[in-house]
Amino acid sequence: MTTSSMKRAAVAALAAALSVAALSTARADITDYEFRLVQTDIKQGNGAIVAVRLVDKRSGKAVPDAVIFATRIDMAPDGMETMVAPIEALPSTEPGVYRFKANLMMAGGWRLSLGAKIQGETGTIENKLVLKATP
Ligand SMILES: [Cu+2]
Repeated sequence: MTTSSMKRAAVAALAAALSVAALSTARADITDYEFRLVQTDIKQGNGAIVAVRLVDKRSGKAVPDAVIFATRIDMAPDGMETMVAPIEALPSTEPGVYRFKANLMMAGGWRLSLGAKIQGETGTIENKLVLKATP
């Protein structure tokens, strides 16, 4: 090895060590997560199924085992914030996908508000998602 190639190797090794350190100290933040609708258009009616995926935005991976403590679905997108539909959680059929059954009694825009806690993270995630109930 020449002196300059040894220098280059040392720099590369240092850079690698630094990036490993950066990775291991990078703390996840609650804002790194978000809920996304699996489908934005959902057939209106009683028993409509609304599915959301909880995603780690850094990796794009689905995040299982979140505790959803708040759910509300209303027609705020169509100016009917007081029109609230009954909604209940259903068992998950796929890790990281959370399902709900709602009575979307009217076609149009609906807003799903979710509050959740994620295993190992402090704080809570609160998302509002807009979907469309189709006739
Ligand atoms: Cu309405």
